[in-house]
Amino acid sequence: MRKKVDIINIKMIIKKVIAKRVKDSRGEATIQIIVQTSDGKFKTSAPSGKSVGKYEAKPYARDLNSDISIINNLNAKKINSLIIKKFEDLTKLEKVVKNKIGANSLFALEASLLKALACENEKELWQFLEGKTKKLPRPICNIIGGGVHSRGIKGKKPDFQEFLFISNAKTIEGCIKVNKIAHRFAYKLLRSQKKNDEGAWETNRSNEEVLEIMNVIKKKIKKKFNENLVIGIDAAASSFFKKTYNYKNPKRELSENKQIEAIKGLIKGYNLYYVEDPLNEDDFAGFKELNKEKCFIVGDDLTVTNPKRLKKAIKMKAINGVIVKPNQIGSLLKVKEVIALAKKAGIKTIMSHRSGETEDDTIADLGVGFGCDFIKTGIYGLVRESKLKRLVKIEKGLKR
Ligand code: 2PG
Ligand code: MG
Repeated sequence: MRKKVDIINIKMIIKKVIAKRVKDSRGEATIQIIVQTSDGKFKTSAPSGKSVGKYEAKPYARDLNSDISIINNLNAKKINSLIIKKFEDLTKLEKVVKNKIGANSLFALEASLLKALACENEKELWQFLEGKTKKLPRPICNIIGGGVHSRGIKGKKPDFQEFLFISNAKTIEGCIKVNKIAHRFAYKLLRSQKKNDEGAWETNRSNEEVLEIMNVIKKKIKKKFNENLVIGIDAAASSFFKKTYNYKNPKRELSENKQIEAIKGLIKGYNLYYVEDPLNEDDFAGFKELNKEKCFIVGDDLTVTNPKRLKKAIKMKAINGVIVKPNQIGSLLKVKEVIALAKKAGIKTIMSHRSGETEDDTIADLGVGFGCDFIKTGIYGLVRESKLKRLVKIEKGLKR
């Protein structure tokens, strides 16, 4: 019988790397990468965003087709000669593909390679990344939507992109149960038949009206099930900012200072626990002002999973929460760096899906393996639930 230590020392042999185009939840084309070894096939599909930060890395170097052909022409022998055994060895791979492929492709390639390595080491992906996780990331769930993720009803929609709930149930299963009830209550109160890109309910109501409804749902769930929920928003403010903040529902124009005051008012008025991208992606100073409030002030378009931008946010004390979207940067080495920087600065980390998703559940393993505090996945529909199902499996100690 081979000793365990021998198994770990065996060099993984890649037989093939295959890239192909698949469709995401919006019906748009994205990349899937399959790494084939003697242990099997390991695949990852990249998601895609709609409220894309202007500082995000490009998803493809030139376009999807050219990235696909570059990856299909990668020589398996060459990758094997790099001797990739541990997470940090991804540096060797990045030297080879640097500037040749975009962030979506790099993310899918590295994740598939890590899945293969994890299997080689008889581990699940999350265990291979760190494995010392005590607490799983708490799900953040999108209940009602507006902004660029929603088409609106008779031309009207809330200006903010996401109205979110976070449950403090003890288990992931418990959180999912409460979030599902909240999603159903929202349907009853809104009488909406339409769901948006992320499975959140569409409405013609204003931001404030939706927050009132969120409060009603929160109280109902407390009364009926004795479960606690806190309210969050993703304003995705860059999507309606052009020198001033241009609200449509109701129509009003706010200066940068007035927007800060308005957000402060909402935090206090609705006891908001979590506020993502309340200001445009260049306003570090404004974020700093808001970060004095008793609330999570979270950067997404502001920080774009980029160590440089996060360092600036830390230096300026601009945020106390940061969104981590692997395909905003591509490199999983950088993703790890961003999470480590945030942790060191006492900033909470939120692993996040994109509005265009596939059933790929890699972010669940990344969220657990890197020890994130929260995970934003949505609550309705197969592509959202696949990540939650994976979390439940991890919680129960089950294998993939
Ligand atoms: C966000 C995300 C996901 P998108 O803004 O946080 O909810 O949206 O993927 O469109 O950038
Ligand atoms: Mg966001």
